[in-house]
Amino acid sequence: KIVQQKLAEVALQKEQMPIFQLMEQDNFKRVCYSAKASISKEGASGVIAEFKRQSPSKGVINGDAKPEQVVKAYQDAGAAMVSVLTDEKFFGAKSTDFEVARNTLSIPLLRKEFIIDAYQIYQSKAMGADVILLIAAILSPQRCKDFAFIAKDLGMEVLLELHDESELEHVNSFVDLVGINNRNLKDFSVDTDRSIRLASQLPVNMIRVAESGLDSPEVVQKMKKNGFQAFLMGEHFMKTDSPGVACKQFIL
Ligand code: IGP
Repeated sequence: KIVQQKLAEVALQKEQMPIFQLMEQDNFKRVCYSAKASISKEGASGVIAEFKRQSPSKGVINGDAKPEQVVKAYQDAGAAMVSVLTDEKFFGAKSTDFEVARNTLSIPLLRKEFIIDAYQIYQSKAMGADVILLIAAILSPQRCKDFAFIAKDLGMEVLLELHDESELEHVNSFVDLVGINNRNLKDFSVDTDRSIRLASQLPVNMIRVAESGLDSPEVVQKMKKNGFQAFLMGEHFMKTDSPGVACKQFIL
């Protein structure tokens, strides 16, 4: 359903702004921040803090959150990277959320989007993304490799999201970070032990990102002990009145 929606959206966007025009945008020339560097830095928190207004599984989490305040608070709390949803239909993103975040932050920024067409990679660069998400569940291994190559060629980094063993073949040499989604895409249940087993099958030197459903320092600690270097968290922060304060609890 989401993929169908994206295909339609992208077809329209391509007409409104062809790739050559994306390439003329100021952000297209900016030098990206490295998520790999930010996450691997001595003493880094590994926290990837997400700006998320709503989700298909939870409904509205924080519909009126102010991105300029929230992402600044994430950065000040010591997040290694910020993730901002750009999907309007299913995740309730406002069209200006990402732009506001880019103009506010001086740390790596991940564009959280369902990428199904190469066009969206050029678009991400033009928007000022440092990192794009590729979701194995909606891409063939070949497309994953193609898309990762294009992103790297544009100077961005790639977070590849896996959710089960059948997707291990999507890992390729252009991927910088591998995220393992603790959330089952079908029933939305969260299973961190499953993620730990899957992570053990990845190439040793890969940066592992634990994604979704993380809601306590204890579970983050458990993931860290099991080889994860980064922790993507949204709802636990966004559902509070001060996401930055909630984020800070996860950072020494
Ligand atoms: C954050 P949570 O449970 O902390 O809000 O999860 C993030 O992992 C989740 O938003 C996510 C996501 C995705 C959203 C992971 N993969 C792919 C959209 C698309």
